[in-house]
Amino acid sequence: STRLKIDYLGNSSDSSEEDSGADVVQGLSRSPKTVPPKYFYDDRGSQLFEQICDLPEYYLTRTETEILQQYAGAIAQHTGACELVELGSGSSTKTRLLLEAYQAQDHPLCYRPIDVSAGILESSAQSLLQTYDHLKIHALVGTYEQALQTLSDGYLPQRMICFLGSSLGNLSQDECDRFFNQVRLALRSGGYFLLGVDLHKSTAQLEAAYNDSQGVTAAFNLNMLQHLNQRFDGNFDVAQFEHFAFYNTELQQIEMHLRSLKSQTIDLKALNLTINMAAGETIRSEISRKFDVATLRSQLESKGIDSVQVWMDTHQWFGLLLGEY
Ligand code: AVJ
Repeated sequence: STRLKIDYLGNSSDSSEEDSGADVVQGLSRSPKTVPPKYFYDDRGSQLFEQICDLPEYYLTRTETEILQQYAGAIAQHTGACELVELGSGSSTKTRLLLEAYQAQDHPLCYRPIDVSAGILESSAQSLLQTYDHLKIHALVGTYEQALQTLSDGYLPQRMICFLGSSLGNLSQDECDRFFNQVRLALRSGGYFLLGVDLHKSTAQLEAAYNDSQGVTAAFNLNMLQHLNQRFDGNFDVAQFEHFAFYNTELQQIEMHLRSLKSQTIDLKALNLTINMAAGETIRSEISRKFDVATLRSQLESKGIDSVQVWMDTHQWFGLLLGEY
């Protein structure tokens, strides 16, 4: 289709450092052990994440959707015609609310989804093209960093970079700082940044969201080991690990870990890596930081991004911030 173009950034011959698994070697070689959360998202992991979004305990997606349902029109009104760049686009379900709003205001629709999972990107792009007759899609398979550096000029006068679902929570304060710099560099003056973040709330509510009763989050977490096996010729025995998630009150972040049920040795042949794990030792697979709006606003402002408006749900569980560079 002439309305769809997909570029695969990871598959280029000059495969970047990032794609080589160097980050896995680094994370598993230090103490405590970590693996970057992007390794959740092989095709199976992306499917499991979609299931998480529908769980009764996982209020995030539902709440952000509510906010978008209410304010997508106001967002489109404010920005006028612009291309929508979405980092970590996944199924693009929430994006449809934005596309509807731009369409209702007769703006041309240009969508640039970015995701590490090719499967979900391809299928959601096809499905969007079927819904929106005039939509043009230029998708990038790759990481946020790769994509933000690659984004060529679009056809439309302005751009809005969308980072929804509180994916920002995966970044440490330092990574967040660097990320905001990259976002700003990918915007021209007058460009927009739409950021969805999970806000502070009770430990009980947070911990329930990451320890659902159906065990989908556990399966999602454990799937990372399978993905590492497949990608780097590894021999993690998934049955010898368990899901462990808790709220770290001091650091104001959910932490997800994979806990070793016994003393064991694991090889990742393609990385030339052997790791030893003690019984009870964990690999931290994710941090999911929780935010307050005031801090976020001032952080963005220090990067030259003004907060045009912040919308929240009635419980103030989730925030959606429209920034302008
Ligand atoms: C996609 C990173 C926002 O941190 O809540 C869901 C991922 N991890 N359940 C989150 C996730 C466990 C999610 N983010």
